[in-house]
Parts: sequence; structure tokens; C-alpha cells
Amino acid sequence: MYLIPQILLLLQVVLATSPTNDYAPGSVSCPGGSLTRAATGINTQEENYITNRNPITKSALGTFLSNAGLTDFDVSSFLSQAQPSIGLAFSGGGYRAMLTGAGELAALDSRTWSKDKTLAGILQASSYITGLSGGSWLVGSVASNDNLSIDQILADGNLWNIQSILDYYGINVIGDTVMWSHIADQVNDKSNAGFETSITDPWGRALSYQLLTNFDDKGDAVLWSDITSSSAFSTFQMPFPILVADGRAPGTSIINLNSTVFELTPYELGSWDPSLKSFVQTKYLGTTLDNGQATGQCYNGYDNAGFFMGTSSSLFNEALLSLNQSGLPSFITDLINKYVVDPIENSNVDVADYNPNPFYKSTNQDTTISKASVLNLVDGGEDGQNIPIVPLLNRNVDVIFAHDNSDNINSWPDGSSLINTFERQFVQQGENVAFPYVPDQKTFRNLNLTSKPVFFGCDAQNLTSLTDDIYDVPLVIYLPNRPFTYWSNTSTFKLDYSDTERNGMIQNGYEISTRKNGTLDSEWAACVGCAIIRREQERLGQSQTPQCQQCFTNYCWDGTIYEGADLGDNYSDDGLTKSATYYNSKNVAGFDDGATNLFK
Ligand SMILES: *[C@@H]1O[C@H](CO)[C@@H](O)[C@H](O)[C@H]1NC(C)=O
Ligand SMILES: *[C@@H]1O[C@H](CO)[C@@H](O)[C@H](O)[C@H]1NC(C)=O
Ligand SMILES: *[C@@H]1O[C@H](CO)[C@@H](O)[C@H](O)[C@H]1NC(C)=O
Ligand SMILES: *[C@@H]1O[C@H](CO)[C@@H](O)[C@H](O)[C@H]1NC(C)=O
Ligand SMILES: *[C@@H]1O[C@H](CO)[C@@H](O)[C@H](O)[C@H]1NC(C)=O
Ligand SMILES: *[C@@H]1O[C@H](CO)[C@@H](O)[C@H](O)[C@H]1NC(C)=O
Ligand SMILES: *[C@@H]1O[C@H](CO)[C@@H](O)[C@H](O)[C@H]1NC(C)=O
Ligand SMILES: CC(=O)N[C@H]1CO[C@H](CO)[C@@H](O)[C@@H]1O
Repeated sequence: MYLIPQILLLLQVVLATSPTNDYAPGSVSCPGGSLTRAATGINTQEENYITNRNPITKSALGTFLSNAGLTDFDVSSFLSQAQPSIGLAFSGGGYRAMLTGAGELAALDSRTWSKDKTLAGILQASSYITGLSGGSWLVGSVASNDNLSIDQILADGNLWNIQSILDYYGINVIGDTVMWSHIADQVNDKSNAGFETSITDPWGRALSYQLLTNFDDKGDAVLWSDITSSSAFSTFQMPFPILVADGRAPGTSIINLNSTVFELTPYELGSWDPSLKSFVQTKYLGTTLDNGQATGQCYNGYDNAGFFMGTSSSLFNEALLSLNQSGLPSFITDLINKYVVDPIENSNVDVADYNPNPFYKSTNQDTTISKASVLNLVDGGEDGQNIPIVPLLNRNVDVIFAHDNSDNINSWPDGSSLINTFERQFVQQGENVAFPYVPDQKTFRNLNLTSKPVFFGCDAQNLTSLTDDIYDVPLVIYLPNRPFTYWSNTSTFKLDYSDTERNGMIQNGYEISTRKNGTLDSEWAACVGCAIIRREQERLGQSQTPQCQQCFTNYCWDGTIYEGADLGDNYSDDGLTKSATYYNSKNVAGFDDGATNLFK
């Protein structure tokens, strides 16, 4: 059985469609018609994917709900009238976010080799999966590798060997130099083919040495649009993947209120926001367009999967500035030194250049973006919305699993990402995308809303002052990073993990999702089930069972705001505490040896 993912992987290598079979884009014949469209609705190919996936998610959800321990609830009768849609969102935060997120993803995956099945099958029941920055490394590598399971990745041993990303071959300086000269050749090819390159190009290539290791030449010819021809995608067997980046004018800063949130799907790149309201076909990026029409030859091969993950995580471009340049090819050192020497370039070190700008002269929206010759994208977390929720709001899913591995205080989250997304609905950029009420950071931290899962937007009826379409606002299951079996608040810029550290982080993520294998709450699976079915129940006018009412009492934020003194960071099993008993000052596994032993 375990051979199957390997075989699929080989198939996918054959299907890589970059016309040059290399990092450089190559010319292809134009498909005719406009390559952009106004953001008036979901892309028809995506819609077709979801329509075909619906029976699969419904059946998987039926299995999950039947095993979840729901009492007085008839699963098949409910599912004969309802189709809850689930979106999974994985935040940024470097490898901390990728690894904690990996454990959280494994907890939702029925394929995971663990006796613990608390939330197993929710991945199979999900329609969408989104990632940004460190979360894009997780979502991007899994989706590009034909939806490999997390422990298959660890068992294979090819992917995710994350000794320093800047020193892939460890102490082998010669090997390292070989890697950088390959990268220089690849990026140089793109440049020679007439495309402007930026520091995100070598960054995306370096990332691919951990994330696309399974492919020829570390995925230099693997495209984000190639996902559509992978085995799992063509049989609708994976959630539809979306990466997130932000639009930014060079030399300016962005906050949640004025950012343009870009989504990068295997079909399209663009934004629903009023500042753009357009999408371009991902596959034809690199083609010079005038209001969507090709002005010359069309190109494919620009949407390299590593370049896309690099774009979503462009904050880390800066890491390249610290490379030991001795022995590196001059193409790379010249590119890097441009940013070191020139203060203006330096302030744009986090920018990924998309040149030509696909939205040039777009009449869908006459904005600064459509006037510029280059499209500048930056790390998806730079607008403070570190959990990629906006694409899920635009798709009206019923429930969002919001995995928050942000660094707000001591490299722990404090709810800021949700707060920023909440605030955005009250300005023009966020109009028409309602998001449930959340409290301030102080309340998050001191009412145990960052130490255990919390549900927001539990009652659609309470959302009438935000929108008329109250049932379109998702219920949010908030899953903040916290320690159980591992001290998982590692620095965002820690780029070097031993296998032991890596596995400790993943294990802790698993404990966060499952509430320590259900040991902290034997009804956790049932409560998650109650959250998943909630919006459809409300639409159908069905009342909650007493069990679900109790779950909502336990997990919903009830509107209380905390006014007292800050209680600090001491985590107990289920909340914050003043006791030092649980405090482990050594950043090592073994914080609580009583937890699930998943990855052996
Ligand atoms: C991934 O794809 C395989 C094969 O296509 C399928 O068996 C599996 O269920 C898929 N995983 C998910 C999470 O859908
Ligand atoms: C966004 O808002 C911030 C803060 O007001 C400002 O500094 C920045 O220039 C704005 N960016 C854009 C692109 O308008
Ligand atoms: C940079 O690498 C060279 C070998 O290529 C080595 O001799 C030198 O010590 C390194 N410099 C630093 C600062 O690590
Ligand atoms: C992790 O959290 C502990 C407790 O809050 C703190 O003392 C430590 O500095 C944090 N580590 C990092 C890397 O932020
Ligand atoms: C919804 O509103 C009711 C009535 O005001 C209140 O009792 C309840 O706590 C609210 N629910 C949530 C989840 O805020
Ligand atoms: C944890 O609690 C102990 C005992 O009250 C206290 O000394 C310590 O400062 C607390 N640590 C943090 C990070 O708040
Ligand atoms: C937070 O958790 C601690 C430790 O479990 C508990 O003592 C405290 O009552 C909790 N606070 C709230 C508001 O639930
Ligand atoms: C691996 C492990 O400890 N699994 C346990 C998870 O919890 C269930 C019951 O809640 C046990 O049956 C499993 O053995």
C-alpha cells in the first residue's frame, strides 16, 4: 500500500509542463480571448473541481461525524439535506508555522499512522486548503507532491530535510557551492529569456531544495499550475490549494486596511479586493498583456511552484543577504549585493517582481496596480493577516480551521491576525467580506483563548449588524500554537532544525489539534463535529442537540472582555496558570511525557 504515493510521484514528474523543461518560461501559442477576467464569481474550472469533489467530501464527512461520538444526532438524515463546506487555513511564521502546521494537518488526515483518530478524516472532508509564508511551504509542498501525507513525507526522508536552508549540504561547502551555481544558472536562464528577476527567484529556488526535492533538478520546471494534472487533483482527491501574497507599491508599507490580498491558485492569480477585482490565468503569467490581450507571444512556465512559495514568503528574502559569498557565482552575488548596497533596493528586499504586470491597463478596475508595468507582490503575512482567511471568506465556506502559528508575543500568537481580518470588513478593501466578532489581544491572552481551541461566530443570529447574509459568515475554529510536548515557540527566523527538533514541533502540532489525543476532552471530536454542522443547521432551522449546546458553552467565545492584569505565559494543560509547574526553560522535547507518541 505504501508504494502508491511513490508511483504517483513518478507520474507527476512526467506531467511537468514547463515548455523549456527548465526554470525559464518558454513561448507557446496563445489560447485566444482574454487571459484575465473581472472578479465577478468563482473561476469556472475551480467551481467544476468543487462540484466534483463535493460527493467525496460529503462521504468523508459522514464517516467523521459517525465516528465523532455525537449523541442524539442522525448523521445520514442531516447529510441528505446539507453539505457543510470546510476550509483549512495555515498561517505564516517560518518553519515554526510549517512544522506545527504539519502536525495539525496530520491530525486531520485519515491516512496518518496513529492509533489516535480524534479528528482523522477532516482533511478528506475539506474543500479548500490555504497557506501563506511558512504555511505556504506546507500547503505548497504537499499539493505539489500529489497530496503526500505528512508521515509519508517523513518516512520517505527526501523532503523536509531542513538543516539550514542556506546551507543545504551542511558542512559540505563544495556541495553548497554546487547548489548555488545551479541556482544561479537557473535564474540566469530566466533572465536571458528576457524576464526581470528579483531576489525572490534565488530564494524560491533555495526553498525548493527542501520542498520539491522529489523532482528532477529540485523542481526547477515544476509549475503551480501543474497541480491540475496531478493524480490526486485530477480525481478531486485533495482540497483545492490556495497560496496568499500581498500587493505592495515599492518603498511603501501595508497594513490590513489597505492591502490587496492576492490569491495564487493552480488556475488563477489575482484579487477580489476593490483595488484590483481581477484574475489572470496562472499558467499564462509571463505573457505581456494589454487589458488581458496578449500583445505578442504567449508564455508558459513562469508560475514555478518554488517561485510561488517564495513569493508568499518573501519576508525571508533577506536571509540571502547573510550568505557567505565566497565561492558563489557572480550572478548570485551581484543580485544580492544590489540589495546590500543600495538603500532603496534594500527597502524592497522583500518584493517579488512579476514583470510583465498581467493586469496592465486592465479595465476591470482602473487602479494603481493596472497602471504599473511591474506587479510587486510581498509576503502574505505583511498586512498583519497572518492566517490566510480572506480567500475562504470569498468562497463562503461554513467553517474555517484557523491554524495560528504567528509570532505576536514571545513567538506565541495573541489573536492579532483574527483581529486584523475582523477590522478589515469596515473599510473599503474588505467590504462585502464579513468576519465574526473577536475580542482584543489582552482578552485573547488572559481568558485562555490562546491556550486552547476557541470557536468564533457560533450564532449566525448575532452577526446581523455585520451583514444581511449571516449564514454566509463562517464559524471559525481557532487553533493557536501552544506548548504540550514541545516548546514550539521557536523563532520565525530559525532556519535550521535537526530531525529531532523538526519531529518535536510536528508532534506538538498534533497535540494542539487533537487536544492531546482527546485526553483533555473526550468529547473534542464531537464538539468539532458540532461546529462543522452548525451553519447548515441554522440554515435549515434545526436546533442543536444538548451535547452540542454544551460544546458551545465550552468552546465558544461568549463575548466577555478581560480587563485585569496580564497573567503571563505559563501554560497548563488546558489554559494559562500562575503555577511554574509546567514551565520548561530548556527548549527540548519531554515537556509532558504522557502525550501521544506519534512519530517514532
Ligand atoms: C490524496 O490522493 C490519494 C490518491 O489520489 C487519495 O487516496 C487520498 O485520499 C488523497 N488524500 C486526501 C487528503 O484527499
Ligand atoms: C498603507 O497604510 C500605511 C499606514 O497608513 C501607509 O504607511 C502606507 O503607505 C499605505 N500603503 C499604501 C500602498 O497605500
Ligand atoms: C566562507 O566560506 C569560506 C570557504 O568557501 C571559508 O573559508 C570562510 O571561513 C567562510 N566565511 C565565514 C564568515 O564563514
Ligand atoms: C518561548 O516562550 C517562553 C515563555 O513565554 C519565553 O520565555 C521564550 O523566550 C520564548 N521563546 C522564543 C524563541 O520566543
Ligand atoms: C449571541 O447573542 C445572545 C443574545 O444577546 C447572547 O446571549 C449570546 O451569548 C451570544 N452568543 C455569542 C456566541 O456571542
Ligand atoms: C510563570 O509563573 C511563575 C510563578 O508564578 C513566575 O515566576 C514566572 O515568571 C512565570 N513566567 C512567565 C513567563 O510569566
Ligand atoms: C484559564 O485556565 C486556568 C488553568 O487551567 C484556569 O485556572 C482559569 O480559570 C482559566 N480561565 C478562564 C477564564 O477560563
Ligand atoms: C496513540 C494513542 O495513545 N492513542 C490513544 C488515543 O486515545 C484513544 C481513546 O481516547 C485510545 O484508544 C488510543 O489508544
